[in-house]
Amino acid sequence: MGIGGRLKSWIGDQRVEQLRDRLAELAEQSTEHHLRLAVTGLSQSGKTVFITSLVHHLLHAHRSGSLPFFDVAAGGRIIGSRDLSAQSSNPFPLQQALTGLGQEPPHWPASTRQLSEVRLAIRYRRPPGLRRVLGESATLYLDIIDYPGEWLLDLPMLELGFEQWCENQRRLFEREPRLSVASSWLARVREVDWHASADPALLQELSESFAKLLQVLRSDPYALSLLQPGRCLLPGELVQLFPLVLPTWPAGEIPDGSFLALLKARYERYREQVVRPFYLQHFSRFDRQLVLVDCLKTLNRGEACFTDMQRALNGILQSFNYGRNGFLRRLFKPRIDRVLFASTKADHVTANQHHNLDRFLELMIQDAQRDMGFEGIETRCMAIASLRSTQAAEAQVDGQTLSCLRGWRKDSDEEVALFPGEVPTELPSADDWTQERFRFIDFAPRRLPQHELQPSHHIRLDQLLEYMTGDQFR
Ligand SMILES: Nc1nc2c(ncn2[C@@H]2O[C@H](COP(=O)(O)OP(=O)(O)OP(=O)(O)O)[C@@H](O)[C@H]2O)c(=O)[nH]1
Ligand SMILES: [Mg+2]
Repeated sequence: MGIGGRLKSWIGDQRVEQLRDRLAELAEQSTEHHLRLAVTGLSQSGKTVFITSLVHHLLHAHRSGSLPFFDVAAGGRIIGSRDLSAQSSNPFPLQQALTGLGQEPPHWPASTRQLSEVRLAIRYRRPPGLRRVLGESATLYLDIIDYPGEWLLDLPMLELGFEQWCENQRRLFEREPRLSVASSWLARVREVDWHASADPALLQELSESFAKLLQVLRSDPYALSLLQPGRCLLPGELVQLFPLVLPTWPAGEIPDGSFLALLKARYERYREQVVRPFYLQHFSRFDRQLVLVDCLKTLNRGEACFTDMQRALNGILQSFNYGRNGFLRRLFKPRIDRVLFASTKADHVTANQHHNLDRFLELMIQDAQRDMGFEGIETRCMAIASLRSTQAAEAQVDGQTLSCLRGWRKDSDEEVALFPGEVPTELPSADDWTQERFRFIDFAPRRLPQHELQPSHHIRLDQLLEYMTGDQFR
């Protein structure tokens, strides 16, 4: 062979080798892949119960049959799953939650106070057609974080300067019930000369009374959601910050050392040092999003509660904004391709109302859903119960058979059988809201066994999994 021939064969060998390396790399990549699932939901929307139940069912999916509409599990293709959360510096307290739900009587997990992480490794057999090309089995790593719902409330602040934030708050505090509940605090704020030299004691007093005010607005009968700064609602958080809710913004330059300068600096510090790192670390890189919403709470509490939750959710979702203007989009390449809105606690209503619950959720998040659709993101609404705590029953009333529910009340632990009522498919009229037509009660959990999980332990958790992850098990 001449020099030319040898050179050709050497280049050929190099190519084959490169190709072989590339194939090995591809095979390696295709046997392990990751899915980051963002679980977003306001406080008490059901995040912790959802994560606990999801992980528990997945860890048993290779032998329990509890997820009949989750194809990879129903088809017997899950080889096994492992909880790798212990590798994190903040592992999700799965065992603690399961112990609480598994004991007699069972109890719900406490409200979350800090961030924690779940990592699950799910090994599965590929579908028959792909085995020959890609190999027999592969592993999907599923990452989820849990955190206090209050932290989510601050997300919209990332886009706002102090003055804009105060203006938004002013508009909120113009309306009832905030206007009346906050009247004396508002009067105090209006007495202060905000250009005068700052008095830290007065700022502390106003911050503390504002935090108390937020607690009142969050509690019954108001049950409002859009309460910022969200961390002011958490016990032990020393956030000395409040909005300047003034009829007109103080004119002129802001003097150094003034009340206004100090408060503005605090706001910016809070936004940059507390809120931004949380979002950048945990919400800037995820693949799919699940938005949990407690719709029934708003039906119980009335129109102000509904509108406020709707505003809070839309504000939060706009910040993620999957579209052109979202600030996360400007900072990071977007990856989210699918969002599921789930109306939680569907076991609080009878099965024939689940469809209505889907529709009611659509009413609540219609603006966000429309924007996402415009950006080409696939969305869906689904009523779910992470842990079904009621049983279907029937009652005869005036010769008619009514669908009822049986369960234990959360507040008194007393067993009840009741007809919880219908979920409207349109926004209730002013009369319906005020006549207390809706009274869905909260239930104590039904015991969740450590093993032998069944489909009756949840509502549609398997359909949710199929929608969020089904296409990943290839
Ligand atoms: N019946 C029923 N109740 C549920 C279910 N999921 C959650 N709940 C109720 O909702 C409450 C709050 O659930 P969590 O999962 O703690 O809510 P969270 O979103 O983690 O709340 P924070 O940690 O405060 O942000 C529970 O204490 C239960 O009363 C469910 O599937 N069925
Ligand atoms: Mg929680």
